[in-house]
Amino acid sequence: MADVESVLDAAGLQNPHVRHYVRHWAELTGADRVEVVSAADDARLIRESLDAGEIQRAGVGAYYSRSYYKDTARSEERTVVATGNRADEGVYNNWRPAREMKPLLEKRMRGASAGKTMYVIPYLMAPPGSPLERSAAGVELTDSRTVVLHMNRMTRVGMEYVDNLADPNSFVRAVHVTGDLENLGQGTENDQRYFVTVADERTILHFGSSYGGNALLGKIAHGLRQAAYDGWTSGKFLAEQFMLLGITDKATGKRYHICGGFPSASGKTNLAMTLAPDALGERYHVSFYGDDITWLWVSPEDGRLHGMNPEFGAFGVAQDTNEQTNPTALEAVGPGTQALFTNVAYNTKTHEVWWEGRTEKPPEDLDGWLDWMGNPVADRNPEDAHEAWAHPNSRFTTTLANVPNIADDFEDPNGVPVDAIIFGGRTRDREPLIRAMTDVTEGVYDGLTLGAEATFAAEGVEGELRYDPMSMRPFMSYPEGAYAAHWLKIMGDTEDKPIFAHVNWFQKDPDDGHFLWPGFRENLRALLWLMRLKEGEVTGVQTPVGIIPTREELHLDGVDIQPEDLETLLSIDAKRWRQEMKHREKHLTKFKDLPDEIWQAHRRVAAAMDAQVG
Ligand code: OXD
Ligand code: MN
Repeated sequence: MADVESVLDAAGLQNPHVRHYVRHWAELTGADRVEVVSAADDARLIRESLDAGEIQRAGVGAYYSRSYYKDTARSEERTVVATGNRADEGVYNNWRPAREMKPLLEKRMRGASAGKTMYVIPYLMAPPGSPLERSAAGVELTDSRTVVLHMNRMTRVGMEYVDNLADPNSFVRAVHVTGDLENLGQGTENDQRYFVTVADERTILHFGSSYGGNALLGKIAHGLRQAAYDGWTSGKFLAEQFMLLGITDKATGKRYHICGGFPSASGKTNLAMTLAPDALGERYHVSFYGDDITWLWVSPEDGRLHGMNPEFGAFGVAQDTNEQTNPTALEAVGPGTQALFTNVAYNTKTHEVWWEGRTEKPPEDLDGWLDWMGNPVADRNPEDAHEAWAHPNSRFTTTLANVPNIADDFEDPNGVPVDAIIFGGRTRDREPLIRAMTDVTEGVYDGLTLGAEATFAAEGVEGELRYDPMSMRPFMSYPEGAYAAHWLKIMGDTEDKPIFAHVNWFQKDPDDGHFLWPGFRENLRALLWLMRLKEGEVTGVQTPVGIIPTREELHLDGVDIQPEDLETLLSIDAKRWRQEMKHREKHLTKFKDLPDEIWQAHRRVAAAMDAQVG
């Protein structure tokens, strides 16, 4: 292992704990070579990846890659949170004893990087100087160069982030070994993959995938699971799958910040990157901070809840991203952005990319087009003609700074004060356009009962929600009751508490199925109302599930909407809500040690709905 030592010496990596960790895993995985990388190496690594055929050019200054066809998404079943304490078992965290999981992973990883380079990626999931920096430093070891390219875009990468730590042993150890993708039995009974966060040892061991959420360990495994666990055990912060945006009122100069959670396929990235509607653009500017993760803590300076996006880039779902749904995302992956596309359709001749929903119809000239599996679209049998060109979970990866409306202070180590926390799941009825809660317990209760309609019939009963507390269901790392109590504690510690709200852009007419609300940029109008409510400029109407706007209070100039649709959007269907309350009861009963305050909030809402139905 003299070789590893000389590589670390040459790289100037001093931290003895990092050196020991690298040595240990280089030996165990049997990697042929070790290479320490930093953001400055990106251009060279891109060249090497192009030469090796791992990526292709997608126009000027953008790239395309394909993952193995059985390795295209996160696997929730194979994802585990392990600790030494059975009390850490929750409903959603898939808890297993650390003493069982660690040997299992070591066995799978042993010798599995033979013939490959092990890249050492020192990273920071925070802007430098952040009060949460101690929880943010990590070192990912990976045997995939494509993972390095993604990490360079998604997080801050460089040795300086681990060489000057106050406690040199405080970095997260994040080990990624791809494994032999063609022989892992993905999705079968004999599935070899394991994605484990050993949360009480701050060690992440992922084996058997080189795809996104399974392999970019700074993002979900560290940024959500590990950070949520650290935030809980330290009592200091929350790590949530939340977007974060700012709204500046140019007339008053005030800037508001809103963060919030949305289950997948509920439009979180589109909302995060939204622009003001044309009719309001003179007065309001919307700025982007983050589309996926927010860490929240109480600032000792002003006592307010502060929010920060720990990421450096966005790993967005490509499908349905277009000029109408998300023009800023399109700009952020344009020529020269160094964006990476994964599993979209690719034209080998023109180097263009395409995905379902990019344009209404796929390109007419099929010449050169490959689908996400790499098969020429022109060669398809007629019976396969309707098959998607891109994988539904195909992605773009780009740095935050490429987003044209990125906030000027997105790298402020102190984050930004949070005015509102919103939740929203795709629901076709019952949920009004927006309902606001000024009581934090009711807000936390609302987050815990967040859900979205099951996307496939097999996943749930029609009209019933798949609950996804705070949109953290796949990322929960400790028990839900403790999670609720931790939320209440952090909120209890804040001065000038954020207002909570539940939004829904997806109500449909039950007869003809049209969306009642125009959506997209117009969604900002609901958020502007929320800010006016917080400022005491409007009062809305109190209902059992929060305050909803009156028609007059929602500024609707320039919005094309039928009066009867607006009526439905701004009303509460107490009968449907009563059904929902029964489902909620069942959902909450699963959680051990749920704080009494949450149960009380639930019973208050249920009793008020009963009273309305009569
Ligand atoms: C996710 C992601 O899987 O952000 O939620 O990639
Ligand atoms: Mn996400």
